[in-house]
Amino acid sequence: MIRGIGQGIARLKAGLRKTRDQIGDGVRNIVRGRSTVDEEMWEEVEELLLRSDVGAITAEELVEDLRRAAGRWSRPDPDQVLETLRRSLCEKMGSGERPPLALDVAEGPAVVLVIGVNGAGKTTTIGKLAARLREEGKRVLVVAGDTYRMAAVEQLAGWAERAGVPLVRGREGGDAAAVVHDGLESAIARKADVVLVDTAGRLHTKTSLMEELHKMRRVIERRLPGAPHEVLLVLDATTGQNALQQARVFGEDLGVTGLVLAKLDGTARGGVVLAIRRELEVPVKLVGVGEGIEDLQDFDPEAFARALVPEDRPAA
Ligand SMILES: Nc1nc2c(ncn2[C@@H]2O[C@H](COP(=O)(O)OP(=O)(O)O)[C@@H](O)[C@H]2O)c(=O)[nH]1
Ligand SMILES: [Mg+2]
Repeated sequence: MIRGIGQGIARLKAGLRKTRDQIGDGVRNIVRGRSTVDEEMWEEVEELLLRSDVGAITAEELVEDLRRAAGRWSRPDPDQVLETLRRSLCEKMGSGERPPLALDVAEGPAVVLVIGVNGAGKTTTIGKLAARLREEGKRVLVVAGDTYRMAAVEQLAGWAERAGVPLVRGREGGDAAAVVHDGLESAIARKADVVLVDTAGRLHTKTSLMEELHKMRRVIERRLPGAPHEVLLVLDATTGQNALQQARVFGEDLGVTGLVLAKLDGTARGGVVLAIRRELEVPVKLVGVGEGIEDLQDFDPEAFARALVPEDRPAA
C-alpha cells in the first residue's frame, strides 16, 4: 500500500522467521529417517502445530489434510509435508476478507481508539501508524490518553516527534477522558484527518481501567457522532493463546472493531493468527513485525500463510 510490496513481504517473512523455523525444522526432524507414514508421525506433527499456537481444532484439521495427501506419497518426505501444509494454511487463511481501517470519513477526523493490556504494544503501534498515515499524506494527531504513567506520555511524545505529528497531552495522573476531549477539539480546529488515541493498559484495578476506557469512548461519541471509527485492540503475539483470552475480555463490551497482533517477530507462536480467525468475530487488521517505524503491516492472510511455512529446500 505504501512501500514496495516485495519489501513488505520480505519484512513479514523476516518477522515470522521464528515461527517458520520452528515449523520447518520440526517437520524435517519428525519426517527425516522414517521409512513409512505412521500414526506416531502424525501425532508429532500435530504437537508441533500446537506449539505454534494454531489451536487444537486447526491443528487437527491441518493433520487431516496431510493424512489425505499422504495417501499418494510413496514414502514420508518433509518437503511434501511442508508443501501440503502451506497449501492448507493458505486455504484456511486466504478466503477471509480484509476489511481496511475505516479512516476515510466524510466529516471531522476519523478517531481510532487503541486499547489493550500493559506492554501489548499500543504506543508502539500508534507511533508506527502515525508515521505511515503521515507518509500517505494524512494529517494525523495523537492523544496521550495513558495519563497513568509519565513514561508512557514521554514514549508517545518520542514517536510523535519521529513521525512528525502533533501530540496532545495532559498532566500526569490527570483525567484521561479530559485529555481525549482536548485532543478532539484540537484535531477539529486543526482539521486533522485522523486522531489516534493511546490508552492505559493497567490502572489500580481492572474495573477502573474498563470504566476509564468506557468514559473515553463516551467522550468521543458525544463530540463526534459516528466516532470512534475504529477501536483497535492490540494483542501481544508472544503470549499465544492467552492473547485470545484478552481479546474476549476487552472485546466484550468496548466495541472492538479490529485486532492488531504485535510482536510477531519475537515469537514462534505466529500460528495464533489462525486460532484468532477461527474463534473471534473481530478481524485482524494490522500486524507488528518489529520495533521499527516501518514494521507495521496491513494483515494479508494469504501472504501470512505463505510466510509461516518454509518454501525452499534447505541448502544441502
Ligand atoms: N519486537 C517487537 N517489539 C514490539 C512490537 N510492538 C511493540 N514492541 C515492544 O513491546 C514493548 C511494549 O510496547 P508498548 O508500545 O510500550 O506497549 P503498551 O504498553 O501497550 O503501550 C516495547 O518495548 C516495544 O518496543 C513489535 O511488533 N515487535
Ligand atoms: Mg503505552
